[in-house]
Amino acid sequence: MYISIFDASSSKPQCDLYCFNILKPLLTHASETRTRIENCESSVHDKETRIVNLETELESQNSYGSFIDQPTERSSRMEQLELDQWSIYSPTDSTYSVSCAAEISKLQEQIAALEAHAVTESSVLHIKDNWIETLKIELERCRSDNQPELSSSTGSTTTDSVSCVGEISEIELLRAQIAALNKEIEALRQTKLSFRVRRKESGDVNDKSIMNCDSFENSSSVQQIYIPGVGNCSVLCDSLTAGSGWTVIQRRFDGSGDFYKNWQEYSDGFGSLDGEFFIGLEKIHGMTKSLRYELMIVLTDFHGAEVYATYDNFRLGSEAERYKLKSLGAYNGTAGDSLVNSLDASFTTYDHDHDMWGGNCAKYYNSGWWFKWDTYSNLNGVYANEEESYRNGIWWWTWRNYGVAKTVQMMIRPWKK
Ligand SMILES: [Ca+2]
Repeated sequence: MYISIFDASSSKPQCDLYCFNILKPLLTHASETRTRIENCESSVHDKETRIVNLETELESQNSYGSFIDQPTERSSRMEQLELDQWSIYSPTDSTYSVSCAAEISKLQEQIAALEAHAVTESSVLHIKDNWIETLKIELERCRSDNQPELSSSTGSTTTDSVSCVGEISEIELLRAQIAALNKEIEALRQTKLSFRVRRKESGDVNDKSIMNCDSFENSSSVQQIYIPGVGNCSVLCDSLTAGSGWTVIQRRFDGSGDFYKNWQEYSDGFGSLDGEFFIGLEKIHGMTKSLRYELMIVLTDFHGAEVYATYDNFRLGSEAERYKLKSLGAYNGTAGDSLVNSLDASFTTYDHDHDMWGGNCAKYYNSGWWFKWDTYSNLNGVYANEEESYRNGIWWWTWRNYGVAKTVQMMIRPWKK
């Protein structure tokens, strides 16, 4: 019975019926009592009328002295009057009086019983209300947390709980699907890895995920990589000079290469990977545009001394940006920072003057470089076969000013924290 009361879809009509069933006996008794009270009032009115008549008659007899002369009759009438008066306030119908008192007592008992029942019902309702509130709280928590424990703790007695159980089932289904997809993804990864290994072993390197020498672990030889915007190309790797994974972008060591090249040659690259070479500005831009690279420059003199400079965020702009040196990052090393002066400089060759000087720095220093008004480094200058101070030579100002280097190597690899 009480469960149906908490059924949200039918609580109103059932509550009305419930209340009516409780109040109906009380209303019936109240109606009967009212009828009896009206009868009593009517009787009282009759008696009062009779008293008035008797008093009038008594006064009339006193006026005419008959009252004194007729003591017996007077006594009789007084007794009658007393009886009448008594009958007004204590009805002569003793059966009726007892019945009325019994009814009142019975009504009081029923009212007391109803009140006790109401108290009990109120207590039960209070408990049920608390339960409903608890259910609501759990449903809200269930919705927000998507936790499955509600279905086992509350059952499905309400629409909300049924809905929540449905949502939980859906979530479980989605989780299972995600787990299956993750397994599928992992299987595909394994397949891809296996495929890459087979391709490397067979000499097929047409793999766009290999974009630098970092994919070849400890290689110090020529490898095939894919450079975005350029395509597949051969590069020289170095894992001997300063750890593994470096891709060499410029190398000088014996003067066999000519570095006084024009714009297009610097854009495409020139030289030989087994000798001296410049990898090409377009390739450097393609590598550094989508991945953070560090740059390392290693210089040696004719006495075997070696210094180096590193920059942790090396990036070049596109040809449309004149291969601008857009970023260097933080410097570290032993050679001093002679490249910071070139930050934000465009590249200049003898046939493309992008420097800020009135003349052409590439012609003045006999190279191609990132010049502004001037420069503090000239690593593409003319190779000198002996130690000397030579403005057109390969020099690094913070190391030896114009003092030339015997060897120089520029190389990059993905930046690692
Ligand atoms: Ca200029």
